[in-house]
Amino acid sequence: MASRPQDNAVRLADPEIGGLDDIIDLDRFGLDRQASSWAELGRSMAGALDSDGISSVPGLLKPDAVRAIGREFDALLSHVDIGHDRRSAYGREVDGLADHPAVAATSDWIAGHITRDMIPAHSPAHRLYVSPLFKTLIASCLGMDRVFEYADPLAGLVATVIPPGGCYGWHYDTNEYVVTVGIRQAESGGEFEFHRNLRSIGDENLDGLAEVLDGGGRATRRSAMSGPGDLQVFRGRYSLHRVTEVRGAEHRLTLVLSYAERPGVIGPLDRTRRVYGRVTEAHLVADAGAQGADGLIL
Ligand SMILES: O=C(O)CCC(=O)C(=O)O
Repeated sequence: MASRPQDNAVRLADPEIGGLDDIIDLDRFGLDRQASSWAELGRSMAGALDSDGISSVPGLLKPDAVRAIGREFDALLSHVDIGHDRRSAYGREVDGLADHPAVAATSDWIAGHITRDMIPAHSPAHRLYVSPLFKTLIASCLGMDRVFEYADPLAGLVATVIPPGGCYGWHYDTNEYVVTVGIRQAESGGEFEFHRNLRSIGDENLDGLAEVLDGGGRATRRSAMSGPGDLQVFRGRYSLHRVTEVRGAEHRLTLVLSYAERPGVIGPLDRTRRVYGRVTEAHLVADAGAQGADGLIL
């Protein structure tokens, strides 16, 4: 495992400090320091999210802010473990369906993560994540009253790092929605592809999954390039998606911002270990609380 900067005190950005004027060209998007303008932009995204499963605001972040984040992430790349793995669309064993060919099928994952504890508190990425105005935009896009940051020291704010030759295999997310900002695209390849609402509540659609994993379903496959600074909100729990092989000399970098419906959310221990290759005390404590120290259900 690669070493990480040994500054274990996780420093979080302060949601009460500063505006986002240096990160976003507020005038260009009809934004000001009032929450109502951010809610309005979020509402304008909701229609596309509903009809297409994905909604974008191209160029939301200023080029200088994107370049600053890119430089911060480049400086961290030597601390990122690039995992080489084969994973199923569910990323784990599924009780009762383990023998189904579509559930058992795996595809390549060659990627790593910059986790929240590694991203400096002063980074535009971190300041955007904690901003009450930005949370208002996301909540409004999702039709919710409010969204909350994760309490998880690693997840919540991460960057996906896909090296040349790397990829993200077909998968569903465990979260209903994912919010991303493109930081650096691949020179070629590295395309984000998805099948909108391939599954839905009450219909796992394993036949549809099998077809895509066999290379079929191309007529319904869509591609969404997220250029530097583009904001995207995507319904990743229902829409099967992947990132195709990255080609060129540079790592593809995407900022992933996850929010929860309630405060205090910490990711499950096993998933954290599998995805990030490590856990923190917060995960161990949350897991012990979920199971009870004596192993009995609380
Ligand atoms: O890197 C990306 O563009 C998206 C990564 C992804 O598929 C995910 O976070 O679930």
